[in-house]
Amino acid sequence: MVRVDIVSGVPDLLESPLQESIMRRAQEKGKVEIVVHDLREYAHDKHRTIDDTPYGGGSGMILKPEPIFECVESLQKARAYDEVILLTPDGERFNQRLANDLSLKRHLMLICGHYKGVDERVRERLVSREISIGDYVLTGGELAAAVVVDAIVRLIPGVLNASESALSDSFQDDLLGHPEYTRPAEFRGMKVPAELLTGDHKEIERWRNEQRQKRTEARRTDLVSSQKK
Ligand code: 6GU
Repeated sequence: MVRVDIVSGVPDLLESPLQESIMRRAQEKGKVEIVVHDLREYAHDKHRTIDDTPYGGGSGMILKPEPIFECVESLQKARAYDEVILLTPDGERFNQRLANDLSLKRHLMLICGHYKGVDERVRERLVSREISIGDYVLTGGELAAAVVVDAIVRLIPGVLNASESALSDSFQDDLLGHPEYTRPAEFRGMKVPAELLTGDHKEIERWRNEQRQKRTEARRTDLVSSQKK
């Protein structure tokens, strides 16, 4: 059982990505517990303020330290966390290797950065690592947190069934996937490759590996060069 706590100023954004389909099933099966915490509940004033203007001037609002510290510290009183992760566009780039590593942990905390940024003292004192999901800017860390949690949860043993198995994923071995087909064998003049219709498992395996290699070379020279390491 993995427990993931997500600290967010906009918890509604996390609702449907984590409560449907495989994420819902994983929680129902007791493989993961995902708890979303509303930062505003840790604000003190009647307007439930969680952000403020930056010292030194400039545009955008910065998440205040006090609500985040109080929320994180109250969670840390209940259990020890393996990682306290800030989702931020200037973090380490998320990838399958990092998803694999995080899926082996027991207790994860994700803090969603929002607006223009987060008070630096949060990074200094509370955060063990910072993650970005790619080189583009989102309005906040919530969608990035949903991506990270989805990628982790599907790797937890027992979450996927055999037919969905994560072992055959693209990226699991730095190769993209092979083409897939389902019935009918011919559709609008387009035929399923003959190799897949032979019933010869060794031949099918050979064809798929060849296709994966070709597709990776054509689309992702960066992955091909990292294989040679
Ligand atoms: Cl983690 N947060 C935001 N705001 N933008 C992002 C991101 C995270 N990762 C990529 N872009």
